Amino acid sequence: MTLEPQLAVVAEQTGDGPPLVGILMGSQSDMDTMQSAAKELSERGIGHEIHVISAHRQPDEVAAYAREARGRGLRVLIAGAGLAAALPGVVAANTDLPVIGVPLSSRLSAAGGLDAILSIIQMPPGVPVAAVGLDNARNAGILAARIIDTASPPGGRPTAVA
Ligand code: RP5
Repeated sequence: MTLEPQLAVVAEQTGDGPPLVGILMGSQSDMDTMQSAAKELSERGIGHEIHVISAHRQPDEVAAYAREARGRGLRVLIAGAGLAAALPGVVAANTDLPVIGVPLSSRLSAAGGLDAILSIIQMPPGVPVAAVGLDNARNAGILAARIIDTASPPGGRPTAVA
């Protein structure tokens, strides 16, 4: 499946080289909150890309993105969603890259966002999603940077696979 015509690439920013982190979110309404993750990566010179893509509204595109992510050179995926926040879990079901979930609050949240928190953290054994706090996309960006740095050989970050 060809990705580019079907995905809304909202922004693509690169610090050093091609994107190593994919930042996904379920709705354009999540963008303001999720930009905090991009800011942390930009400050560290870590290339990243941002897509608005919904597990419920575009399930085939989400699966294709996740399955092709490693081959495109991505190293960590951040996925933010609110309500029945399926996006991080669906992404994790389709890749073996580390996935960081960001539970988001929205105007329709139940229990102040607890709906999204539980949707993200209650993954079944064998399909892990790392979760940060409610609306805390900044921590997702920091964690993604630490994962990449931990996986680096001495002297620098891994370069993306062409
Ligand atoms: C979720 O539903 C999105 O991640 C968003 O947080 C929430 C509301 O989406 P919109 O109705 O604003 O598109 O899927």
